[in-house]
Amino acid sequence: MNRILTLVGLLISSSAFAATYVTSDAKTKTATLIVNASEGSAGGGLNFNGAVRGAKTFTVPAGWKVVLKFKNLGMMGHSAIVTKGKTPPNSITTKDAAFPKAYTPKLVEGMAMNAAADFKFSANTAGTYNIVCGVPGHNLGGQWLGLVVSSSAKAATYK
Ligand SMILES: [Cu+2]
Repeated sequence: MNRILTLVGLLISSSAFAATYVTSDAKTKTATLIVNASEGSAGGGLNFNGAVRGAKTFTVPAGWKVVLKFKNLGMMGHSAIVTKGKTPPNSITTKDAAFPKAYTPKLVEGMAMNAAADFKFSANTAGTYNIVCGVPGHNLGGQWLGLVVSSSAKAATYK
């Protein structure tokens, strides 16, 4: 019995962990993405959610609304923007946003430690995108995640 309870506990905690960075609401067709800059030491802090160089990818069904909740956990300034393509552009301005207003404040200078900001956009065009820090050099340092807007996905995922 104890072993069963332990197993149930593990299953609950592992699924809760997997859901940490994404919430998928099919009713309202809304995906909520958590993007924490500098979570732990991967990439010398140039990471999102502890992942570097697109090692993790959000997938969002095409036509859904996306709420991206950004927070900077690091001491350096960081930001986030959604850009088009498999890898981010070399130098980044707000003009690189793949969707209108799909970026945080202080894109180039970076937001301060513990600062947070949300932005919203409609994922209305299927394709391959990324979420990248706009502070110069941070993209080359690997501070970006993948983002796929999928015509076939039924739920938002992060893996
Ligand atoms: Cu950064």
